[in-house]
Amino acid sequence: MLIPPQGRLRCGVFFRQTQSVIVRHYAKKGKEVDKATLAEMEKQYQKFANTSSKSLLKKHLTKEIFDKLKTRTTPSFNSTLLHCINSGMCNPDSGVGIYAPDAESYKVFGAIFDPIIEEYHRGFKKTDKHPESCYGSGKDFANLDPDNAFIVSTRVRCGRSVQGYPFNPCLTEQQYAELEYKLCSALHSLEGEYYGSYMPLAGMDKQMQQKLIDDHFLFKEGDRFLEAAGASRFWPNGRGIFFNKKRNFLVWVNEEDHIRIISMEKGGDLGRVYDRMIGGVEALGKKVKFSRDERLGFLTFCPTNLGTSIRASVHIKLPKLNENKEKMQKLADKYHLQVRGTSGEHSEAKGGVHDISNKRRMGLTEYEAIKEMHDGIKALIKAECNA
Ligand code: ADP
Ligand code: ILO
Repeated sequence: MLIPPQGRLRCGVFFRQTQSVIVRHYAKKGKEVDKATLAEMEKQYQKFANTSSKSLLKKHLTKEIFDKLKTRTTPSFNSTLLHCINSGMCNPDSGVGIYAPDAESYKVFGAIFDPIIEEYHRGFKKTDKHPESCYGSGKDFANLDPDNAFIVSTRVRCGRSVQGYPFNPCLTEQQYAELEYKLCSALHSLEGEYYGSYMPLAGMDKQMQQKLIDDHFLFKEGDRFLEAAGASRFWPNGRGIFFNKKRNFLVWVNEEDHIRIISMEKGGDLGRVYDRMIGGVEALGKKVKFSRDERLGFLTFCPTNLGTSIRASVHIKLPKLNENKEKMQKLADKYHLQVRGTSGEHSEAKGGVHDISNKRRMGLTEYEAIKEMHDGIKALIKAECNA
């Protein structure tokens, strides 16, 4: 299968890297897609259309929409429909299956992004506008599990892109380095409970890297969904992780998004974890300009993260509900929650520990997203107690 651009040159020439061959393609800015790319796209689409993929991409990418979008490119980066859908086509087991190679893609390929956004974020229509940020206060949320009976740990994260830089698939190696330098400098200037240090992924001892992944601090390596989306180029260069001293505030640099801001700790004190995240985002926002769109909210590479980009999760053990997966899923759906495995998305639940979080991030404020997760987790714990 054709892999999206592995690098772009300033003159508008971009190259694609297959397993071992580098094939050159010439695309004119804002013009129609060249014949070779179009033929490849058609071929892959035919194959994909015959799969039994359950992804949102499969559901919404009708032949009509495919034909409407297949010849378009984005004005600034010449991104094609193939760049958006390659991940979903290479990985039919995707839940969603689409990424925006650059921010313009959300408009140029709106005919496929809009229905997927609407379904994922539960009714955010193409005519809707994401509300202004409103964090509120974590003080409104009591500890979800004061007796430490169910919740192993709580985590709240958000994603940010930096103004002036495209998303992963369009970044040059030089831009990765530049972004890492900027972010590293900004992070090193944080004070108080956010004071800490940055560890680049390049040169990191493999054992230490694996330990950080196993301890749920660091992003995993070799994500096939991101790789097929063109987001793993120049890996591990430009990537890294920042920790505060207590290791309860972390920032991922240049993984899926330019920035992922994470607050996490053992137990169920959601309010405290959320307040720490708010403080961290606000402190970093004074040093770095985040990209925000009038309609879509904070801009991210994956459409599932647009809007607030907030994912508030607990690692939780619900032994009785675990025996009745259907009931757990029904309750999760009712409260707009998403159930993931212990090591994150596309992983299994080990030892009965699930990662349960708010699903939608658009069309509601940050405070409302946290409240949605809070109320849903409370309801799940209640159901467990009554089961
Ligand atoms: P995200 O998209 O929020 O980064 P992932 O599913 O990729 O989420 O998970 C990233 C890492 O965060 C994984 O190691 C996962 O186990 C960890 N994680 C998520 N929620 C929690 C939690 N509540 N407590 C501890 N670790 C968590
Ligand atoms: N492309 C993957 C992941 C979708 C949402 N998750 C993240 C990490 N963005 C899929 O479609 O399953």
